[in-house]
Amino acid sequence: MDNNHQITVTSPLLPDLDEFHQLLKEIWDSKWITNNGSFHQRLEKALAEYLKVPYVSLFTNGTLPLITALQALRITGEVITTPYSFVATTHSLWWNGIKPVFVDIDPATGNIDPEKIEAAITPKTTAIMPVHVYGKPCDTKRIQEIADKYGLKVIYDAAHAFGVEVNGESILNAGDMSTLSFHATKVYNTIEGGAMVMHDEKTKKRIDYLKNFGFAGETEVVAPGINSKVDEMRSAYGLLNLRQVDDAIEARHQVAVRYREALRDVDGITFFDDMPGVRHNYSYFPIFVDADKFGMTRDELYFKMRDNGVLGRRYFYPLISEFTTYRGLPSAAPENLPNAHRMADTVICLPMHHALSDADVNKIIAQIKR
Ligand code: T4K
Repeated sequence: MDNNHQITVTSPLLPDLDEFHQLLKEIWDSKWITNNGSFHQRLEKALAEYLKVPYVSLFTNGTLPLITALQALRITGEVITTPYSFVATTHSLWWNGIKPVFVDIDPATGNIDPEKIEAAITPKTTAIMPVHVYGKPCDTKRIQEIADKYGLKVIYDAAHAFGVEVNGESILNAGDMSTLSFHATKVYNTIEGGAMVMHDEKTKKRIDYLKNFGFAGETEVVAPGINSKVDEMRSAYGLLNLRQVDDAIEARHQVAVRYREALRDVDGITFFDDMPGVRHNYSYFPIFVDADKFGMTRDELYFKMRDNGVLGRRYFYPLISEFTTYRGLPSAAPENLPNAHRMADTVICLPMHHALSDADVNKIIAQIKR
């Protein structure tokens, strides 16, 4: 093995180049390259079928469907959310002039703790925006009970939850809407890309207007929409990637099995196990470092791994509530978010993707076991 070989946290799932070229030829011949073309329509249908959801609307990334969902549901005032996520989750609220209210996470899952939501509700609260962090399903039943009791909407940031199912049902059917990211670094990618999942045709139609500047016809604009249309090249790429995503998830699963076997008995290192009844997608493999027991801090291990060509990532450190835009909010106070701080301060996401070799996995494990 090349000693200079760097193992990155992820590596994109790429379609076969010859097959992609054939589809590009079709697109060239048709001269229809964007604006709800035939590959776009095919991909929306194929994704709805694969994901076991009624309707999918494609977006150019995973941030714009969050922003658009809030607009479509006319969310205002305050929204309850988690600080333990990628910053785009909270930014989507800010872009809509909504005040984020951070609630601490459950250390058993990394997801918002439903039992702490009610205490954060005020007369201005209109919605809850949880995240299925690392693709681990939130307690959607409990969250819905609270939402129903207080008349709140629920928008799931499901950027990590592609293909995740609980007892055979897609997690994406929970809440009022769910959003996905198809960024290059995700389990399933369309280079840049994303989607919104909704329950009915009426909502799908309205979302399709909103992602096309609000156009409901050639001369009619029904809302101040945005441009988040996906072109034909990325739709064709997405169709090809959909064919190989199950194999990619299985390859990731095998890496998770190896990591767990090797790390289960390492003092001071913990990780999540699979949840009963859940079809996981193995999008990330976070480990948590207890410095006292392990004999090294998280950052010491992180930088030692880096120096040796193993490029994990500290997703999600710092917490969103620590960034300048949000840290002045009362709910961002560290004493309000002890579990989230502990997780952010101890996490390293190990390299996790479909193309990791046995030698790569051995090298990563050796870095941790010393
Ligand atoms: N909500 C949640 C919960 C999210 O996690 C995200 C995005 C969003 C919403 C918003 O969705 P998008 O608008 O992004 O679709 C990455 C991604 O850019 C971001 O999509 C993702 N979450 C976030 C967790 O991670 P970086 O800055 O860490 O990626 P980067 O460029 O450092 O890449 C990581 C590694 O991946 C590289 O070291 C090597 C490999 N890589 C990356 C790219 C881009 C490749 O091998 N090839 C590539 O083309 O943000």
